[in-house]
Amino acid sequence: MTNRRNFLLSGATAGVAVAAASVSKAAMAALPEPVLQDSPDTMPPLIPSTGRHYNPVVTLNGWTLPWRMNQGVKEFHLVAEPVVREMAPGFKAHLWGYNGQSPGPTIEVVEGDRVRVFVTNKLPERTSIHWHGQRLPNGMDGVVGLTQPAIEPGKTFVYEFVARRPGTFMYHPHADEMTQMAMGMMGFWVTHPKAKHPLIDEVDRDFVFLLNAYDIEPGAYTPKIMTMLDFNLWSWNSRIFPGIDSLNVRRGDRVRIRMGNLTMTNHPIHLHGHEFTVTGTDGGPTPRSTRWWEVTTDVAVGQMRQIDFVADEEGDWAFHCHKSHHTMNAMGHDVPTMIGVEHRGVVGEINKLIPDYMVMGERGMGDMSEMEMPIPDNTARMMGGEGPFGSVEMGGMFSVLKVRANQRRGDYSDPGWYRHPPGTNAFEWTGSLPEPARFASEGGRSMPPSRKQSPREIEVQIRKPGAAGGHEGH
Ligand SMILES: [Cu+2]
Repeated sequence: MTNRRNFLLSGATAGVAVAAASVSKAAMAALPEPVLQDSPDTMPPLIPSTGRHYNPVVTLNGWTLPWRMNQGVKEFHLVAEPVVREMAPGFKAHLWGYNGQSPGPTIEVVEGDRVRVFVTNKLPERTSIHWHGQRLPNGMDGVVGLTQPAIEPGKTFVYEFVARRPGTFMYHPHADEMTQMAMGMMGFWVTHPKAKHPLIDEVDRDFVFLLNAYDIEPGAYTPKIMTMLDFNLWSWNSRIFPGIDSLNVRRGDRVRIRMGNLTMTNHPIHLHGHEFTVTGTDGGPTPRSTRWWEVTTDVAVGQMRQIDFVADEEGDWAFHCHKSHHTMNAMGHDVPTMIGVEHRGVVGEINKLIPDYMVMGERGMGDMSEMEMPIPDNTARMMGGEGPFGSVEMGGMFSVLKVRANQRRGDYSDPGWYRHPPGTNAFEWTGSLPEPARFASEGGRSMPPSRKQSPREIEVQIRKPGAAGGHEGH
């Protein structure tokens, strides 16, 4: 473990002996020691021990960067560097990130804080950091060539500004962006309000993560950086289900979840069992008159969304992107739909031509999650995740909100699977099945087809499971 957070925090209060009205370059001659993290686990909230107090966030499969106070300035040190990120147990990716992880650590400050961020470039190419959504002097905006020269490999730059606006932000390079974001360079930023804010309610749990995507060939370690849209790994904070930690809360908690989208497509994020309102974006808190209840909110490219709700229903509630191919891991895209195609009988013949051919997809793809087929080393299963009732048949952008009556305040540990009260689970019907009553359409001919159109009937063959050979034509 190279987690030196505690060391830095305790050392931070030692402070600087000489007080000065303004910070000179001499006063900041010594950089704060960079704090590194080598674990992809969700770290407990970093309770502020210096500076103004606030209610800290929890970064899903991530952590908050400690700081030091230097004559009233909050100093952070980010190191841009190649990292090995465990995206799921048994699957590691060679990414670029900050301070040992991708995404980089979350930065938490308070509205009105003067913030100084040292950025050291240990990448093989130039970089910069853009502070997405912040009000700041133009020269601190981090756009290479436009507002600053690039940070060359081996160099350190200093960014300094006052966190003027409370809210939900992110940071990422503005230099060779397509490569550097495809490699995982990004991080979260939260500016907490300095006092009670009329549009920012206090919450008991505050989770943050970034939506990101990678294109890594099965068996490979490094993302393909020229991919524009056809990514094959859809991740939250560079983790894919079942590698994404659950969000564990106490029943009755007021919960906030903040998400930022740095992929190349939109993600409709869906929560089961509860309704929420969108209480903020990267543009700030939303006016109360604009809030309505939702169970899904779309997070478009380059957007951030902050949702609030009361977790008042006990259970294990799915929380995921509603694009169904975003809850799957790397797979071949060119698999034909084989549902209903009975080809078990001919697989021997096919094997003479294609030795590796296997029967798949005949009854849907759910079987794939339990199939023990050989996959290359360092490859995440397409879908899986063992739940209390078998495989969850999910991958990618999927997690679980665990609501428990006996979860202690401030406890973020996994309470295990929900024990459903007797008689509250869906169950198998074992009685007799009546014939379904078919609805006879009485409409449909108000606009009959013109005679020019072919009168030829098109027939679709439907074969139902269990109804061997039974065809039903329409
Ligand atoms: Cu998605």
